[in-house]
Amino acid sequence: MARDIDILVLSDLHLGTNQCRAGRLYKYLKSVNPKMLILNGDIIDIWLLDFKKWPKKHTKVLAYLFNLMTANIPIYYLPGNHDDYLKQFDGLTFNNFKIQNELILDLAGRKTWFMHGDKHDKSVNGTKRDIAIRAGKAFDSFVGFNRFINGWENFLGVKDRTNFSKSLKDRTKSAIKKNNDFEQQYIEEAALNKVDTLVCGHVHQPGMTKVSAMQNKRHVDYLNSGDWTENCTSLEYVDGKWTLYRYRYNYTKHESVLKNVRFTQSDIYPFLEKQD
Ligand SMILES: [Mn+2]
Repeated sequence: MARDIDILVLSDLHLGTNQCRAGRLYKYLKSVNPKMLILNGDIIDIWLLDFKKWPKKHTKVLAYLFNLMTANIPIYYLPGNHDDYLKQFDGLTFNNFKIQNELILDLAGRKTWFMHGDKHDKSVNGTKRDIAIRAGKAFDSFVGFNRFINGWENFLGVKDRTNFSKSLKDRTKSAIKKNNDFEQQYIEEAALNKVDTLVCGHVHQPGMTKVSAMQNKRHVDYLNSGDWTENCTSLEYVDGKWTLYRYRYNYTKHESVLKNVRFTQSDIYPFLEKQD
């Protein structure tokens, strides 16, 4: 039985790349029944798109999303940097499907601002854009190689799966993390515009936290829906409350577990659990 959700926020699916965990995502999508869907950027990875290599599993996910369009629920597609091509279609509407670069909703009196979160990230914009695309392509082949090795490990019954790409990414991430002051820039912008809740994706670091703005000490709830490449997380809004879910797959039992992740207010990026 699918769970009813008032608003479902997903970001950073990176459909079309080796990094996307499409199988898990499909299972997750089938387990929920959203009344509104917000696709918060980097959904189809147009930067790395190669139709000749488009995986069948990813078509299943796309077909499911198209199916939701016919279910007549509002769907907002807010483009990110990997699908920045779609930013030029800001405002385009097909019935219940809208492309918007940003979205503001009033949720139980709380001004809630949704956007992907790449606009002040200098590492993916301007002159760095081309470098980011090239690095992304190299990383994606690397992930493909890693998954190939994991396939053999599964076949041979090896318990500890090698995760080259995760350790590589963690190293790059910690280097990048110090420069995540662009997130603080959004908080300042949010506070200036009397936003209560800011919802982003982009950094592939799911989290829920209260951040105070430097200029007017206004508190902003900062939520990040994470991604479906490593963390497999989603933000669900039900009865006026936000919850962050993580989808995990238990390899020993061969079953899926949907975990409600609890956060303390001081944890900005509380994901220290070992990845499967
Ligand atoms: Mn992004």
